[in-house]
Amino acid sequence: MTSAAEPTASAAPDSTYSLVVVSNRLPIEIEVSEDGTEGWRTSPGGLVTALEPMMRSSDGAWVGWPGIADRSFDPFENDGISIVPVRLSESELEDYYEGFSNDTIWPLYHDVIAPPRYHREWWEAYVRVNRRFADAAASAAAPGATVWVHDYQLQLVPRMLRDARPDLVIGFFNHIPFPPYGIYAQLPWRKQILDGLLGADLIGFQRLADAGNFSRAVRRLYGYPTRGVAIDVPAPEGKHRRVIAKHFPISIDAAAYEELARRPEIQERARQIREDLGNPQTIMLGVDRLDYTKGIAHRIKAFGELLADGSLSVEDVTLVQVASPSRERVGPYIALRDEIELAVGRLNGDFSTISHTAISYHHHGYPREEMVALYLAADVMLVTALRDGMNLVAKEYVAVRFDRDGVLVLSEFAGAADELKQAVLINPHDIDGVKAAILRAVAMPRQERLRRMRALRRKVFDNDVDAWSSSFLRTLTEGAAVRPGIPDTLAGALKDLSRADNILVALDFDGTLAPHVDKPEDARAVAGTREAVQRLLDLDGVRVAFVSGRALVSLRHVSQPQTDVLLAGSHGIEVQLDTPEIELDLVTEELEQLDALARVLERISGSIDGTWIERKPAGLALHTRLATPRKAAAALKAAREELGTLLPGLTVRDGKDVIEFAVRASTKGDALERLRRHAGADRVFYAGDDTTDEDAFAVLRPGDVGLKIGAGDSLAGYRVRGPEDVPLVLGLIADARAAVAAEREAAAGA
Ligand code: GDG
Repeated sequence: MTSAAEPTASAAPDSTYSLVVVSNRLPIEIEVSEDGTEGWRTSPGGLVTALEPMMRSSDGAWVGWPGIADRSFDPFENDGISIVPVRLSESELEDYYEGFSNDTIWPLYHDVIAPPRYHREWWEAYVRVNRRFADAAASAAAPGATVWVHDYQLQLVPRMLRDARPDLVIGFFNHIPFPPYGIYAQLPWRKQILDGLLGADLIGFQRLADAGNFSRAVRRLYGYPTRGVAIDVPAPEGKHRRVIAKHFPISIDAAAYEELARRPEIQERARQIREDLGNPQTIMLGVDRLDYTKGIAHRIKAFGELLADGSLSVEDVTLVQVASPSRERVGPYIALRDEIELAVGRLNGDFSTISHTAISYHHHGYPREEMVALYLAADVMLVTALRDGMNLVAKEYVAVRFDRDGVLVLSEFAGAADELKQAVLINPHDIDGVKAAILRAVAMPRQERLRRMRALRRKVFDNDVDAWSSSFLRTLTEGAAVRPGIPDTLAGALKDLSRADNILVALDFDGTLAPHVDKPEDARAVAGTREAVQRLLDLDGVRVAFVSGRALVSLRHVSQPQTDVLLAGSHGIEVQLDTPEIELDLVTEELEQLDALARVLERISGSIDGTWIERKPAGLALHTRLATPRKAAAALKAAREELGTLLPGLTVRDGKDVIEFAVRASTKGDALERLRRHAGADRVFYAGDDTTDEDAFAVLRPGDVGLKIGAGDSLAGYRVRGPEDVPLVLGLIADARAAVAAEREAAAGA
């Protein structure tokens, strides 16, 4: 426990941060001990664990409510993370949090399992509080910072932030489902909420279906064009801003759960729990916040019927139900507690014996260690949610079971069901189906249990919370953040470049002049490219080159270059520089290696669907774009391994869905150097989109300009979104060069 910061009136931080996380609750809360002193206690939720390392290394701040009403705190540092507390009054908690968040949005987004209540004063408080969070985030964020806003309590924050700080990169993650339009349309403020969310660059959801529901709602209510995960939102001056709405299934720190489970004292505790329950053959477990979305009543009903019809007996099976207290001042939660406890009491009254209790019911929160011991003790885990964004309990159970035993019964209405397909999947509304699933789980042979759990564990460990947060932040900062249009700084650099005596404009083809397509022979430059290239060719002291990984013949075929364009194919192994002929030379030994290489790759691509090979003068490329990710990975692995042994001296180059092996090493960097010499250029402009273009960016010199097309790490100094921007950039070079020529002519004439 760290000591409490002194309460003050202001909450503006002194410094600013490059990564700001915004959530309703802070990862720490204030705790008052018996002697009245206050301190901060970390609430070790999954989100903190996931973001902590990143927050520490990237100078991060966390904006949120500290869990106590009507108190202001200065920003302070806790365990390496800067904490920016947001003040909420008691009445705001009632209207914004308990009201609009938990009694309007929560039931609406969970398929109206409980009726949502719509109150205008709740909405007004929601707007007011969202504004306060947005203001706090805006003052904590450094110029160009990344801000990651979390969950349904703060859906207006992205728009408010964007309006205040257009320089920020803004992400939003919705932890709960996003409902189908037929349900969403009920919301009196449905347009305002969508607009609020669309202020983000990237909006993350748990399931593919949630992202789809969101995009459909945007189409229905705003009519903005959507394509796949992209939504084009109108921006000032007739421009568009691209927003990405995509699913990022959240997960847990699986290794940390397993580590706890392996501790001897926790295993001992698990044994103790079984003994205290009277050593039943089967322990079934439910762990939920006491919430009407979790289907606790459905689970109890199914269990009760199995006891009543004699399929199960309390001597053999006990159900442990942890129902942790939640939202205890919200109407439907008060009623739910009565309903559940009545059902538990009835069932225990009907079936428990002096030595065996049917349901061991606990309305408490437990320490994580105790939860892990319960998971270890449970033979069958029951997750019967009627609707759930993800359900982390299901993943925690799997992570803990390093013995690979235990059966997970999982509702198909929980997001986790999209990934955890080896669980026994159920429809919780179908009580007979739930009963059958419970009986199947109780009687499942050990071999089958182990097989299923092994597959489940692979899923949970491969996609842990670290993978989740890195993939969200990567998409946010690399993809969604590439702004449309031509950056002003690029225009300035091009003006400067155009003053040189001799300029080389070298352009990659696929992904730079032409969008990527499934069949390489179908690639064509976007409209306007040819005209822009011609304008450059018409200017004195300007040469244009196309540089490609393709064989030169293929490059010529797809790019249809004007005669004056210089060409470099196969990463520079072949060139055509102001001659009608292609230049290339390979020695006999290299030709033999080429044959051996072709035999290996032909065999691999012949046996794996969706892959094919492309012959190049000094090598071969294995393409995997049309294969499933698993098959693509298998093909790449086989190629690497076999050729690594057979032909260890080959040059290997990874691209987007392609791997290339060459008997002669050459890179686009070598190609660019050769072109620079041939053109006698003082300054070079190079544009490319692929990892192979990084070799060209690497040989650029001071005053040269590198332009990366699209997302991803790059050495290039400038970036545009896609090939459709490139003719505009070429046009700018031509304009600037023409202006310089006119200036020079005027000077010569004067
Ligand atoms: C929302 C979405 C989504 C519960 N009781 C105790 C306790 N817990 C822990 C569990 C688990 C967490 O609380 C609950 O997470 P869930 O995912 O199951 O559900 P929600 O609280 O509804 O969470 C949900 C999640 O956000 C993340 O995006 O998956 O769909 O509704 O970690 O272990 N932990 C301790 N004692 C308890 O008594 N220590």
